Amino acid sequence: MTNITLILGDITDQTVDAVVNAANSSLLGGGGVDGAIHRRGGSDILDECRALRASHYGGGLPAGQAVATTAGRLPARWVIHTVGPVFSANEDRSATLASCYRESLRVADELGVRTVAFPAVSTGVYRWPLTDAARIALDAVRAADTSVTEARFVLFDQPAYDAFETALRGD
Ligand code: AR6
Repeated sequence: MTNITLILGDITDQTVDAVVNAANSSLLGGGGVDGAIHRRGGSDILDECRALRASHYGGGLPAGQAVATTAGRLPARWVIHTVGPVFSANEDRSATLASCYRESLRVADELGVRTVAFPAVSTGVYRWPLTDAARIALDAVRAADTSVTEARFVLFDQPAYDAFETALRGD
């Protein structure tokens, strides 16, 4: 069973087997978590992302999917890049958001890793409301059939931490 843990912090500080990146379809970097991971992890990550674009993902990585690269100089072995959906008030994209977590864990299992740090995918630039995103994230990880032993949610500020803590307690 996966142990779900929550911490307030920066995902680039996490010593885990794999950190999940809230990327965009281009895989070529951006702001938020993505910017922080590429800045601190260094150019080896971008080199592998470019190679992915030149091979399997010529059209980019679709939302809801996940793919791994090296973590470069981060204190992790792998980065698992996933692309969250942009929040929409008139279209329910929650299945795509849940898929980000499920597919990231599937890639983690393929890599044979045990500890994975997740950000709150889609809750920044992609504007997903925190309370709803926390529920979707936790439900998806709880439901996953995975050999990952720790899924660590790394929340960047107190409102995000509080939303996840409330959702984890189930109230
Ligand atoms: N560690 C942990 N969480 C963080 C960090 C960090 N270092 N930095 C920000 N957060 P976002 P998205 C939180 O915008 O909404 C990028 O430009 C942040 O407060 O990183 O999925 C990509 O290239 C928020 O709660 O990801 C895409 O274009 C959460 O991480 C787009 O943003 C996610 O915010 C993806 O948007």
